[in-house]
Amino acid sequence: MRWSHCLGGMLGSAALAAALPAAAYDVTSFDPNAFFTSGSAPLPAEVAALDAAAGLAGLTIERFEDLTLEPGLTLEFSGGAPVAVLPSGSLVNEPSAAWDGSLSLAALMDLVPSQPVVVRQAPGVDVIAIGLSGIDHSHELVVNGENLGPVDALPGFQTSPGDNGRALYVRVDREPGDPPLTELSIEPDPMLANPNGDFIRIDHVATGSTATVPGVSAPALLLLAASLGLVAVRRLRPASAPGSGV
Ligand SMILES: [Ca+2]
Ligand SMILES: [Ca+2]
Repeated sequence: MRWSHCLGGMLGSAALAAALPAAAYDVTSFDPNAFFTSGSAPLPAEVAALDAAAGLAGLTIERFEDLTLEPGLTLEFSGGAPVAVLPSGSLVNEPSAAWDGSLSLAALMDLVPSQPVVVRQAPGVDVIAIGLSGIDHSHELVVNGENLGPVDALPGFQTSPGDNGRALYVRVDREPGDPPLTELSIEPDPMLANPNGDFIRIDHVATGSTATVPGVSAPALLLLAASLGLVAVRRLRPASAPGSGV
């Protein structure tokens, strides 16, 4: 199943759209219930099914089972400075939150002071994908500085009030001609009124090149999977690319 969405319409301003780079991102989201059959820790076969459906073969996957991040990857979260080695105590053992292994990263989202979760990859990649858990507010997905809207509006999102269960797996691809993806952030819900913020979990962050299947683009593979009912796809394109939106 495919959804179309006009990013220019979201921006609501031709002037603002013109000020932004002519980037088009494919955002693909995956319902965790398609892969994980219980709230228990992920089984290897369940993770393998996610990897296959999301086309993660050949990508570098940060599994958050130890404190050292994969080369080129840095994280900013809970109001801290960007790090390549996580502070001790950052990882939690919560079976229903993990997207692989047993551990995931705990982050506190808040507005005052602003505490986003920011994934950076230098010098940049074609794909950034992330497993999100424990999302209790409308936090926003921002890619290379472009706000693509609230995460909980993406197809397949699972609300997990009162716990930190798996909410959604999100994959973002750049289009040909776009600059490399260097930053994916989850920005705090602008309506967040909870003075205690929102604790979320992230896991299974995949980054890398899409040149793993010659002749067939990763987005095309994902759309094929979507046509088979395996995933829900939502593509976001700017208004400056008429006729290319689907
Ligand atoms: Ca993990
Ligand atoms: Ca939460």
